[in-house]
Amino acid sequence: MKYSGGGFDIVNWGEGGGVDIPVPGDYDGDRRADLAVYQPTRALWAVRSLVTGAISSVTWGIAGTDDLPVVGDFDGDGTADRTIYRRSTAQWITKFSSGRPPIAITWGEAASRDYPIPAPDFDLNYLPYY
Ligand SMILES: [Ca+2]
Ligand SMILES: [Ca+2]
Repeated sequence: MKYSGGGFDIVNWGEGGGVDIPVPGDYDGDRRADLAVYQPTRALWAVRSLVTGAISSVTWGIAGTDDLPVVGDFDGDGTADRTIYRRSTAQWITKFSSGRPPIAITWGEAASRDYPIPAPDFDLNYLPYY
């Protein structure tokens, strides 16, 4: 990664092979983005702090499905919340960093070609990330 303040680092994080989905965000609330990948085959969010090197992992989503990871601070506590966009139902299912009970909100068209921005669709096949 190339830092906005200058310099760069190379850090290996993820399984490689193009399966992991990068989901950077501030998961520990130190106001700095952390390296994070979502592994669809395990519904696993693997996070690594660039500051401390601390590693954590959380399962959120259903493994082996087309659940898509979305990151945002939806409860406003300054820490990233893990959210799954379930394409079959158009549900946004959020696990809050603050410990509030998870919520599921339908927003989008179920079983359609809707997908959450910024999920990229590089080859325009309506399968984001792939
Ligand atoms: Ca952080
Ligand atoms: Ca939050």
